[in-house]
Amino acid sequence: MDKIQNYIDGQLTDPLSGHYLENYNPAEGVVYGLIPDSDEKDVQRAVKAATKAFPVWSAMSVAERSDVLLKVADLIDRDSDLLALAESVDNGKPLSLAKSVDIPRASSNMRFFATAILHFSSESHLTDNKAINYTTRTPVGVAGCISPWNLPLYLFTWKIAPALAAGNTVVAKPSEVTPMTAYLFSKICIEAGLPSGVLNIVHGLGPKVGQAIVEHPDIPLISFTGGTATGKSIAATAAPMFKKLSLELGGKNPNIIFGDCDLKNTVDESIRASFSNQGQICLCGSRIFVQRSIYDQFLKLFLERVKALKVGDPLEAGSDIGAVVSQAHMDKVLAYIELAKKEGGEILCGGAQVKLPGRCENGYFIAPAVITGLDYNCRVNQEEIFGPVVSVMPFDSEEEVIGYANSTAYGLSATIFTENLKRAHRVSHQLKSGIVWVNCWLLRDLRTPFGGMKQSGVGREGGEEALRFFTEAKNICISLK
Ligand code: TXE
Repeated sequence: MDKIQNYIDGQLTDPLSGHYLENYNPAEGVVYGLIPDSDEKDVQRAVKAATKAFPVWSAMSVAERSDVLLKVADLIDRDSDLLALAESVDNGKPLSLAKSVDIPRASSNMRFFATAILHFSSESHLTDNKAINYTTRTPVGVAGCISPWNLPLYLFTWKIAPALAAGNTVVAKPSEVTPMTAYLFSKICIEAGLPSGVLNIVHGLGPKVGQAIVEHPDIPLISFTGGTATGKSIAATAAPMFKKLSLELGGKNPNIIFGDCDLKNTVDESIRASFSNQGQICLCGSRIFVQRSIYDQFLKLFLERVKALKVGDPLEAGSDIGAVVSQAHMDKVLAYIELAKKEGGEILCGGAQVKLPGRCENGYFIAPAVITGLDYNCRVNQEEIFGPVVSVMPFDSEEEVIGYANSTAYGLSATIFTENLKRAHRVSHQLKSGIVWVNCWLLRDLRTPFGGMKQSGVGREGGEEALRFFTEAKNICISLK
C-alpha cells in the first residue's frame, strides 16, 4: 500500500495527526494507497516554512531561480514514463494520454515560466517634462495554490511554475482524489535542489486543508482551479481578507459547426473535444450545435466514430476511453444520463456503465454518450457534467446559435468550424467566452491569456497574465524639476 507524505520545509513528512485517507485506483475500483489526512496544523507548518524561505528565494536572481526550475523540468522529462504511469493509475485516464499530454505539458509549464521570467519586464512613463514614472513588479509572498483531479500534474505545475518563477514561495494542495504525481514531483524538487520551504505540498481534504490555506492570514494570494461551487466558497473566504484571487472554474462549452465546414476535420476535432480524458476537461465541447444543412450527415459520421471508441483498461495501448475518476463522479455522470431521458433526450449511444473483464471488472467506466432531442436550455445543456457525454442540437441561423451558445452561466471556451473567415471573426467576437478555437480544439500557446468569464472564473492564467498575477505592481514617480 503506497503511503505518500507531505512535503514541508524541504522534507517528506507525515501528517501531524497521523491520520490517512484512502486513495483509489479508478480503473480497478480498489484502494491502492494512503494519503495524509492533513489539517490546519500541517498548513501552519507549511506557511511557517514558506515564510521563512521567502526572503532568500525572492531576492535570488531570476537566472538562479530559472536554473532550479529548468532542472525540475529536466527531471520530469527523465522520469516521464514513471510519472505518466502514476498519473494513469491515479486518475484512470489512458496511459497513452498521460504520456502524450499530461506529463509533457507539466515539463513545458516548468520550462515556459523558467524562461519567461528572464524576459519579464515592467514599464516606465514619461509625464511630459515633469516626471518619470517607473513600475516595479515584485513577488507577493506566500502563494496558496489549489488544484483539481482532472489533469493533476498538468494543472498543478501550471500554477506552481509562475508562482515560483516570480519569486514567491508556495503552499500547495493537489486534489485528494489524485495526489500521486504531486508527491513524485516533491521528490523531484528535492533532487533538483529547490531550497527548503520554497515549495510546500500539504495533502488532504478540500474543506479542511484547502480551506485552511484560503483563510490563512499569511497567504496573501490564492490561485484555484476546480468547480464553480468551490470557487464561490473560496471567494467568500478570500474576498473579505482582500486576498488576490485567481479562479479557473467550470465550463459548458459550445461546439458550433456551420454547413460550410471541412467535415472530416470537424468530426476529428469534435471527437477529441467531446471525449478526451473521458470528457473531464473544463474546455471540452459538450454542447454540439450543427447547422441543419449538414446535421444528419455530421451526426452519422460522428456516431460511427463514437461507437468505434474503445472503452478499455487505461494501461492497454488501444484504449481511447479510460475510467472516470471516482465512484462518486461516475454516479454523478450516470445521474445526468437519467436526467437527459427525463428531459426528453434520446440516447443514441453509450451512457451506461461498462463492465470490463479482468482487473478492471470493478472500475468506473462509462460508454461515451451522444444525446439528441434536448432543448438548448434544459438542465443537461446548462449544467457542467464533466464526463463522456455530449448533446447534439441543430440550428439554422448565426444569430440563433450565438444565443444558444451564450445561454449558460459559464463562459470558458468555444469552438467554431467554418471555412468562412469573416464568419469566424464575426461569431468569435459575439461569443461570451474567454477562449475561442476556430477549426481546431485545445491548440495551446502558453503565452496566451487563459481563462473564462461569467461563472467560469476570475482572472487569467498563462504567459504574462500569470506573472502579473503572481507579482505586485508599484508605480514610482520621480519629479524632473
Ligand atoms: O472539484 P473541487 P472536484 C468541476 C467538475 C467537477 C466539479 C467538482 O464539474 O465535477 O468541478 O470537481 C479543493 N476550500 N471541475 O470535486 O471540489 C479540492 O480538494 C479550498 C472543473 O474535483 O472544486 C481540490 O484540490 N479548497 C475543474 C480542488 O479544490 C477546496 C476541474 C478542486 O476540487 C475546497 C475539476 C474548499 N472549501 C473539477 N473544497 C476545471 N475547471 O478544470 C474543495 N477544495
